[in-house]
Amino acid sequence: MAPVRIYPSLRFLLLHLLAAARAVRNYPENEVTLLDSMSALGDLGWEAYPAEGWEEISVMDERNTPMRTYQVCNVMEANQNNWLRTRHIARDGAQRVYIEIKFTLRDCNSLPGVPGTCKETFNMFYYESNNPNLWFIKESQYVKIDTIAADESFTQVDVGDRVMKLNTEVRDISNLSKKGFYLAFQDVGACIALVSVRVFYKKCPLTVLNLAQFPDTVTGGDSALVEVRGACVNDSEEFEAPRMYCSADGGWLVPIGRCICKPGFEEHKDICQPCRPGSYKASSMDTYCTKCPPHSYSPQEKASECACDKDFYRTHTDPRSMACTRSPSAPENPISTINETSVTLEWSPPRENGGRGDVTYSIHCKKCSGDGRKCGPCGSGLHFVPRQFGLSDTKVLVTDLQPHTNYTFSIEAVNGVSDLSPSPKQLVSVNITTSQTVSVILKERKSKDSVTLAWQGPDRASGAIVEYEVIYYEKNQRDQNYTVLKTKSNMMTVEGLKPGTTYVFRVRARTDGGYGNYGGEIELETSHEDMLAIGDPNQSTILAVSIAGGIVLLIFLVACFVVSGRHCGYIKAKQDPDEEKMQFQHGRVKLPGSRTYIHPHTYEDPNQAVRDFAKEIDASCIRIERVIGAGEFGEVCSGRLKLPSKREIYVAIKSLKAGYSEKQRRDFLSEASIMGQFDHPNIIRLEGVVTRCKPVMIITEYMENGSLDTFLKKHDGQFTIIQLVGMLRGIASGMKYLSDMNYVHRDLAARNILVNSNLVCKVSDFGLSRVLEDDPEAAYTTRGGKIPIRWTAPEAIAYRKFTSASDVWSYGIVMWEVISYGERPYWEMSNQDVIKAIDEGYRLPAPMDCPLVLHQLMLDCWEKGRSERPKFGQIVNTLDKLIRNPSILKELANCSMWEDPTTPEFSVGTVEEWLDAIKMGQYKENFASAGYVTLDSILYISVSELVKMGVTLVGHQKKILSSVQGLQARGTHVHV
Ligand code: ACK
Repeated sequence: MAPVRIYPSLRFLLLHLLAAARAVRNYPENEVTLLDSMSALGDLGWEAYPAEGWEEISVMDERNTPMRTYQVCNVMEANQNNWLRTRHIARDGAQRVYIEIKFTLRDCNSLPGVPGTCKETFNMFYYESNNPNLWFIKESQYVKIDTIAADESFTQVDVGDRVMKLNTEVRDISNLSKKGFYLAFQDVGACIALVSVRVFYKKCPLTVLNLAQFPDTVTGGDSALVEVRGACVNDSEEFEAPRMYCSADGGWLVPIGRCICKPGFEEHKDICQPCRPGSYKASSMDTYCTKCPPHSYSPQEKASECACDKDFYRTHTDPRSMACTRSPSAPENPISTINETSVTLEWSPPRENGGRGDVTYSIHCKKCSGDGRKCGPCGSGLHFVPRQFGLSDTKVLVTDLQPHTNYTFSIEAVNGVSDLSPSPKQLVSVNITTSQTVSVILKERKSKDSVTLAWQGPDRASGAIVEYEVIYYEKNQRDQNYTVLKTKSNMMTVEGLKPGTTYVFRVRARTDGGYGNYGGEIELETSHEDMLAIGDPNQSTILAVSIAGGIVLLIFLVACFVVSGRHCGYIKAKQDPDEEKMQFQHGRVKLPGSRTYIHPHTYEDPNQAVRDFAKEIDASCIRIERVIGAGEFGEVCSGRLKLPSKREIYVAIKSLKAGYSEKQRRDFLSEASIMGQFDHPNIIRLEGVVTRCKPVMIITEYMENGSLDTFLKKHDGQFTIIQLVGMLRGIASGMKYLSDMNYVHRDLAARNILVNSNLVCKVSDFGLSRVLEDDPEAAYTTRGGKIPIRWTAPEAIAYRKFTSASDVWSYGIVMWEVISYGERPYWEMSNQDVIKAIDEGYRLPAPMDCPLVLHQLMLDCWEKGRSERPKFGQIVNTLDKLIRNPSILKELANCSMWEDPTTPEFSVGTVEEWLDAIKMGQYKENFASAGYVTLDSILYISVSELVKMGVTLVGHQKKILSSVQGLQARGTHVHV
């Protein structure tokens, strides 16, 4: 029986179906096609049997390419078993392959008159084989893949006046192991047109992830994942072994690990691209290239580090990201303080630290004998404390110097790259000459017209002592007459003196190496009567001057006083220990080690004082940059000073305004002649003066942070207590230096302290007229003087008794200003009220958060009796102790009253209530039995009274006294 024609015009139908099938032929990229019936060029070579079963029908497409389809439609007959078998399909390594078939299947109902044997399904089989040329496969050898029916997955195709459904079905076979397989389609009585058969397998396509490349990977059989190791892309390296899993459906899963770009490369999309010139990447762990740090460069791409610019270096431990650095400039402002055979060298850090924080200092030493003939290295005899090299502080003590020897100490600043720099060392040098001072006059015997002196020679003379020279003169008559006597012994009786007259004696030694320096002065008055004075504590002078003993007897190291006959005149002022002591010295420049301040007014020609103490600077060396303030005599500017063969430095420039009188010029310059005598890290440093052209100027070091009071107000609460104590220590040290030189400042206040960029505080404002004219705080007293009342000790206000002890009072006020960050002392109280309150015993309470010890120190400075106030040296020591042991600062003074007037102390009415309020109730009886029954009576209670009444614990004493102060404050607020 002839097979049923499925469609009226087969060619027409096929063209439509093939066009529809082709329309969906964009296969995903992860599918590798092993067979595609639609694109096969030649004969498909499929076997069909029996012959009347499957029939190949080919049509030509528009490009004359044959397109093959198979159809079968033996629906009219029962027992159909028609097979269509493909050729051998090589599996290409795939374990799992997919078969996609496109077909139409007519439903039996649509065919008129077909019997019940008509089917609407067909079967698909495969047979695995290594043999590609099998000509026969038994039916039983096939493995069934599935029965295929038309289902929901179809494409509608308009075929003339009808609509056909093009079905697509996909099945897979897995775990293939032979070279290939054959597919077979079994028809058992359906009407089918097999339009396309495509066999493919899936792969995970080549991909790059986390800079690792994963190759094309064939998926595994069943649903197994295939683990794949990635390979790092060019210029990258493994950070953690890159791996991924290729899933059965051709997707990559679970990326693990990654690669990272090597040094010199950075990640960009999926590649590592080179760093551009001017940038670098030091480590593969860095993500991106970065710009070369300052003072370095990379001329080519792919740089893993930047080379340092010329004269800049990097140590092997410096991170590559750090700017290149250079060796520091020389330390500055060296100061030497000689003490017989030891010297303290101090200096300021270099202006330029080379960009590093690891600057240390080394000391190099050279020495020459006194006559300058023999020079060489200092050898190992010297001791450097704390050490000679690698000093972190700007200070060293050198001991065991030889006397009468010239030493040159060169201080070198060193940092981490100093060794890498071939440039010469940047040194600052200090020359010193040790003395051969006859430092001890042991005793003397006096009579009406003679004096016997005995002394001890220098500890270490630079040679055998040849003789001693004794110089003496009548006190205050140095200029007129002096006598020089010589002796080989260390004792001498000087005769022919006037009775009842004071003489000044000094002794020096001569060795083979020349003269040493004079020892200390000793003043002796001959008696009116003949008498022996040894042992009389009032008359005799058994004076031991020894550093170890700590008693210094006015030792003048007058190095210029040479035996050539040139002489310096000097007159000693009356020696009331409390008086301002002034040592006058004419016609001499300041001498190293000179320890007494010389008042410019003692010069007949004040210009000479300026010449002696201040360096004349050529105005062309100064560049004025901006006005920073106004002084009494004119503007204060900042600018730069460049002296020949010196580094340029920042300076402050005070100028004298035009139209000044001669007196104003003198007063203006007096500040320079005073300041020029000082040389201390906490005293503002005079650089020099300009007097030869106008405007007349005073040039000082520049203090970046201006005056202390303004600075503190601006940085309220921003410093640690140790920083504040450090500032106070600096001020105290400067004041110790001034008081050691017998200079009384008279206007010590935070406004007259300047602060530099390192928070170093320096005492300033030394003009002669300043207290009278310059200070806006100065007020006229009843006695006519103009005095800064709040800062001034009562005796100085009352009867102008200005001494170092009155400076100590002012220092206490400065302490209070510092701790309270520039608060005005005594707030808005009037000057009159302040004077009255002080007189009544009132003292400023502790500022907020003030450590108890500091307030105690302030109170000590404000002792009414000036001799009870601490000396500046003691203040420095106390502050040093606190700095070394900051835990002492933890205990704060009780100042609650100032903060909260509602505290119990403000509402108490009786002594008992008050003691309860401050938790000192246990002393009620003690107070009562000592007669302290009203609050007024306790206002001025002292420690000794507390002790007497049995309050012996220091902590309790402090607590009671600080609360008493609060009560005083309340009282003074109310009454003053
Ligand atoms: O508080 P200041 O900024 O600091 O304003 C005053 C002003 O000039 C008038 O005296 C400032 N001043 C004075 N001497 C110096 C100096 N050596 N360095 C920096 N500023 C200074 C002072």
